[in-house]
Amino acid sequence: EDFIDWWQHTVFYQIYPRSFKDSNGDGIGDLPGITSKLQYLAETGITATWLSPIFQSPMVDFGYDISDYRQIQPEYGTMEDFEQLIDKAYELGIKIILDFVPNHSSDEHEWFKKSAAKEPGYEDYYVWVDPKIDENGDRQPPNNWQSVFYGSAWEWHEGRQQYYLHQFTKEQPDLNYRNPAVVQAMDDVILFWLNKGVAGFRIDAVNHMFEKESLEDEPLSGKTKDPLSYDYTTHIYTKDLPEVLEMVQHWRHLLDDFSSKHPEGPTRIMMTEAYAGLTTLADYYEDRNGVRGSQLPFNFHFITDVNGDSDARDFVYNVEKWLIYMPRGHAANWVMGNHDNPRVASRFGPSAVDAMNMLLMTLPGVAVTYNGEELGMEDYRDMRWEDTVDPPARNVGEQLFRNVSRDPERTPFQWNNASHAGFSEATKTWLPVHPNYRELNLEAQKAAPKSHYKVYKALIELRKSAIMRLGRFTIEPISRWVFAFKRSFANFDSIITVINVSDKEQLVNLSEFLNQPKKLVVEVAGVESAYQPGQSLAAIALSLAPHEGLVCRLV
Ligand code: TEU
Ligand code: CA
Repeated sequence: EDFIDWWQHTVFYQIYPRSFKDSNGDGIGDLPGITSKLQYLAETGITATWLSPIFQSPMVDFGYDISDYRQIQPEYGTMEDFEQLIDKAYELGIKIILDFVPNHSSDEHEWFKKSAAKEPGYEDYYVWVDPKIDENGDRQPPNNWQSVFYGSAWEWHEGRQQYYLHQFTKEQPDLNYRNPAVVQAMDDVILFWLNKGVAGFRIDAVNHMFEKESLEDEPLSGKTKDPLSYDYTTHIYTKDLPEVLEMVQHWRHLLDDFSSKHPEGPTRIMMTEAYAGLTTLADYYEDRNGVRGSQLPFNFHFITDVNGDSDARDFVYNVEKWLIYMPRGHAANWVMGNHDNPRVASRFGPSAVDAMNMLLMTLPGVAVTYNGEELGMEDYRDMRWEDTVDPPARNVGEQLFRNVSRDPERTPFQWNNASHAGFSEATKTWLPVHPNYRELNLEAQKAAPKSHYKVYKALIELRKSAIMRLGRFTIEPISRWVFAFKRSFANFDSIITVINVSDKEQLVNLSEFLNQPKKLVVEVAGVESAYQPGQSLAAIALSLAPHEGLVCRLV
């Protein structure tokens, strides 16, 4: 029917399983909980979801420390529960993407135990290095490399009498991808889950997979005086090495090969997580020799490069730069949030929720929504130290934890105004529910005549149109604080999105941008908007409330 494949224009809805829905009253979200809510996703119009890790794990980093890549974490359920989830999702037309965490395993993985014991075949599964001996004859780490989660990236292992590398917590030793046995073992993991019926993978921390073998000290960045901070050094020897791209291309080959052998299923895809420069990410799509890698190298610019102080130029620039650098013939993607970063309502202000969802959903290509953003859920910033569980937050201590904790954006999903927001029947949940759940919850937003959820749903509905899938795209700053973009296709009516990013009312004239004396009709308006869908607007003098966004049809 059209010329784009399923993943090129879908909304990927990220579920953080631990916080989505608890089915058995232990205070922890689980797979049967997710399965019971797939109907919610379907009625919202979601057709693809990626799950943060569900595999066996000691949960030091809440699933990003995996002790068996082929088992389901018992707290989350069984393999049968997973199979039921897949079946139900299939029935409802929802594709499932799993999180694949190749950079590191848990230190409780049997590979690590065998490697620590130098069991034949496993000696080089991880990155082991002899200590440096200082002038006093004391043992020191081999170099100054830093862990993302605070402190040295090296941990001494008594048994093996060597240091091992960990770019994240010390319970997350880095696997050694210079060892072909590791590459093979992880290919087998990928195939294992593909055979279970998943549509692909979100690949975690991919740009951390290789480090320079010469083990040189990294230059200092000059950004901070704290020698334990990740920002103390640059990461030129530990991040974005050229070998990463080869590995991404290798996995792409594996996925394409599987897709062609199993044409009854969808194209199997990967989305790669790397906070990296534009040119690096563009190469993930397709390198200078035309070799393809990741279908969707996550575009984090709405998280990292704009904030509540940004003006219209900043937004326009960030949209344009992605589209300019993305090699031709690929699908753009826009990530508005995830479990590692503050939520939209907390980054841009609660009044910006609808406008940011309009931006995300009407740009060309793929939209990535973190669970709860369809309701405008807020970070629970006042979370106490005693309730704090995130490893980097625990590592920096009680004085500084609020600067780095990811717990505030990971609180349970707010389903309704029952106890624990309908997330769980436990007495205590793994993270506290945000106290605003009595007003801010799905049930209330479904019942209200206008709500963030209803705006989100209207946007998903609009995305189904040919113009949203195929429309050409132009974007411009209209003033310092307002930008607009247009989707147009053949002789369909164009769709215009206008966004005021300031916290003041703005009056703009769109006639120059529209370049034709046509009429604007409101298609989607925000919760606080003075305009109604169906209403005609004067392009010459359009007034926008603080943080207001509007999606209009040009007729
Ligand atoms: O996050 C990766 C991550 O945080 C780094 O890739 C990033 O470079 C860092 O923020 C420095 O800028 C993923 C997961 O999303 C996260 O939840 C995990 O804790 C982490 O990997 C380790 O698996
Ligand atoms: Ca549970």
